[in-house]
Amino acid sequence: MASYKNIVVLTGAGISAESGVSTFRDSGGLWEKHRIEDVATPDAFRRDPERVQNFYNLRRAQLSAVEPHAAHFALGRLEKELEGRVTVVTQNVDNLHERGGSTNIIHMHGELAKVRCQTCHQVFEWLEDCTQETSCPACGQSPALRPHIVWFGEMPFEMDRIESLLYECDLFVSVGTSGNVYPAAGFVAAVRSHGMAHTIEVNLEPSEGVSYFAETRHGKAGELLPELVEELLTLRKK
Ligand code: BV8
Repeated sequence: MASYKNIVVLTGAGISAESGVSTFRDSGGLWEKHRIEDVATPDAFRRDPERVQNFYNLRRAQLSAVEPHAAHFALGRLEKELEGRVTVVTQNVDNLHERGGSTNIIHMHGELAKVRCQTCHQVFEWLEDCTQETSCPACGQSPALRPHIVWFGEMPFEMDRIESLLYECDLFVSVGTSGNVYPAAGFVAAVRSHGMAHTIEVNLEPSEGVSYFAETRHGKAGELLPELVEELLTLRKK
């Protein structure tokens, strides 16, 4: 393994599993209890806004009950100690990467701890419940506030910036994602297409995209990621 200067780490729900945050497609996952069409699409919000607000209120309330674990702290350490750039591109909407010490983070599917006004489009840090009665702190409208989350059928955030990061990186690591949801699931193929970067999958089990990765490490992120970070930082000293 060479020493890397430009690392992109894509994360999914599996990196937060050991913190006690439900994943989506594992047994007992969120999509076993709720249909995507009922809680995570613009149509669902138009049809039954209170049900969707409730789905996110429950998950937002869970944020104060969970803590970052070794995998989040390992990525915070990598960003701090590597001589080079480390960008975390996360599909997760929790704030565990921030609380694990990462600062260079792109939340491509939005953030649970934020709401957005559909009238004035302002985005607010938000940790309490949000309902149709909650009025916008800026323009006073209600109903107006929605979760600042990218639903199915909506364009993920910062795709241009992500695409250039994928093109420039010399190491792409995917952690805790099943590789089911696009465009994130297509990132490894994009990295492979320009052929420069090494690619590593760290996941409990082989993902849908496993065949695209040059290297795979299957097991718990809380164990495998600190080991990988130690290796990457040791390489730096050579
Ligand atoms: C878009 C916010 C276009 C909500 C989310 C047919 C074919 C291909 C694509 C499509 C299609 N039909 C529709 C599409 C597009 C669609 C899509 O990909 N659908 C899939 C389901 C087929 N994508 C979209 O709609 C995207 N937008 O395409 O826009 C567009 C173009 C122009 C103009 C406008 C629009 C938007 C996608 C974003 C949707 N929002 N989240 C919320 O969170 O409430 S996606 C949702 O899934 C979450 O964000 C989650 O992060 C994401 C991916 O899931 P994972 O993170 O991978 O989680 P999962 O449970 O699946 O897997 C966990 C993994 O961890 C497992 O592999 C497990 O083994 C592992 N694990 C568990 N424990 C551990 C572990 N690993 C390590 N250690 C452990 N301890």
